[in-house]
Amino acid sequence: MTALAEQLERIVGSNGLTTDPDELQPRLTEWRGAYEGRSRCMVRPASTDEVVAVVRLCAAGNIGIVAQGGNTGMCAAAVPDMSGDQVILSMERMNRIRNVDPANFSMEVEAGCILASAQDAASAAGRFFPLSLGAEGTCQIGGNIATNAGGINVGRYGTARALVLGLEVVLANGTVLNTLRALRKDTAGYDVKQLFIGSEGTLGIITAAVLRLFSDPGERSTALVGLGSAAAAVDLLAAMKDGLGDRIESFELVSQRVFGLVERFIPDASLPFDEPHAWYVLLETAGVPKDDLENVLVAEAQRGLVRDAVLAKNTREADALWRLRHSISEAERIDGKALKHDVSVPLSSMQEFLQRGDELLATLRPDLKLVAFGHVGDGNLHYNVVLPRDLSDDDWHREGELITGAIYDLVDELGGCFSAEHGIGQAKKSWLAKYRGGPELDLMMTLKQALDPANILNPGKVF
Ligand code: FAD
Ligand code: 2HG
Ligand code: ZN
Repeated sequence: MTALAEQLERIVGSNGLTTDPDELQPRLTEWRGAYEGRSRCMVRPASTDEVVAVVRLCAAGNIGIVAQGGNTGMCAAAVPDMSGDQVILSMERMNRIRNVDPANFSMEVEAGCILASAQDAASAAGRFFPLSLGAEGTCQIGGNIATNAGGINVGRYGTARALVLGLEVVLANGTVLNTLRALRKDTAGYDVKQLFIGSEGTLGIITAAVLRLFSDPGERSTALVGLGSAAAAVDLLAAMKDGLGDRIESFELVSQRVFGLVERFIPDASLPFDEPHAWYVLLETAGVPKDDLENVLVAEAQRGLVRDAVLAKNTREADALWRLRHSISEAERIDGKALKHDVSVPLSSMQEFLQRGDELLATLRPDLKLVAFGHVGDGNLHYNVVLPRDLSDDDWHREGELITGAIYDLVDELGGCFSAEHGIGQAKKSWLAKYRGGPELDLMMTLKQALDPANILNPGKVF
């Protein structure tokens, strides 16, 4: 064991330190397997005091610290670099629900708490924590906050940022910043907790959070709707918002090609339609009588917008529909390499983006395959592209860069963002410099310099 590992073990105990290469291996590889790093050890502190001691030790030795939650992130932000010198700091042992306060509609949890456990704790107290995404059985609250995660309920409840009332953060010098206040109104100076939301482990280690809870929104209705075009989804959303307002919880667009991958690679997955449709929307409402939702869908079918629809009759059927949606990334991963584009545009430009995107891909290379799905209700699409499988690695990267650049330029022209919900990590650093260069990036770097002057927190990520 190295001297550093011995010192770390003195802080976290033998249960809290891993140096075994086999145990480390899954922590070194990004979820898709597209990035790999090296590290000789991972610490798993069990308390904020232990995090403080680890950070102080690493700061004294100028050693990089890579905070890791569930390692489900999509842009290689949670894995170390190739130097082998960085320490992985896993939050998995700090997973307690510290308290649930139903009267204040809030709860305090440690950062290593799995998202699904936080949802369950809220629901056991008669409250609802709305952050929800496919990786919720693995990802952690700290990772959700550090990536400002989105997911399927953003239209109604906002991203992780909107759900955080307070944070406890260990800063790069080992100071504990405690803003664990369960308040909805607080104008005492700058709202410093906001800096850490979406900071991808580069400004501080989040150790706990006070989260905002909601009342149970009422009976859920889930429907899978078949459409003739992606543009029809935007029209359907507008029609549904007019009829049902903010009782629409989720509105997810998926192409036939994408569901085709799910049917091919995910055991027992099959669409509940006899005939395929070019596009689908999986939508969920809460507090809307099933008949009302059915009436809206029937009216839109009569108008020619909806081709077919299946309304889940019970929770089992609803879960089966959601399983199709939540299996997409896994099916895509099995299918093989894809260029991932996690983009957003204003909803009013979504149809133009979809149409010009199609034209662009056809011009760039007619044999590209679009794998598009996502949170269209939030203006956020996963506009992923598969290149021909017979390209060499060099050609794949060269052409990939051009295709990605062309898509991002279109997104930028339409007032959108090249990174809607997964962050920057290692994968999108050059694009951050391109699209956010100037005063915005300068200010980000000034903040990084002020909070972590020695650059020990997740070095090599974001910038
Ligand atoms: P990790 O991947 O471990 O880390 C992500 C970043 O956060 C890294 O920079 C890491 O250093 C930092 N970090 C982690 N914990 C801490 C901490 N305690 N303090 C400081 N920094 C920390 N994302 C969405 O937004 N919407 C989706 O719908 C969605 N669906 C997904 C579906 C699947 C199947 C998968 C695999 C991923 C999906 N993601 C989605 C991406 C991912 O799940 C989210 O980004 C999630 O929030 C990451 O959480 P994590 O705990 O896995 O973080
Ligand atoms: C989702 O919406 C995630 O399912 C993952 O954000 C997107 O795999 C992807 O490209
Ligand atoms: Zn997503």
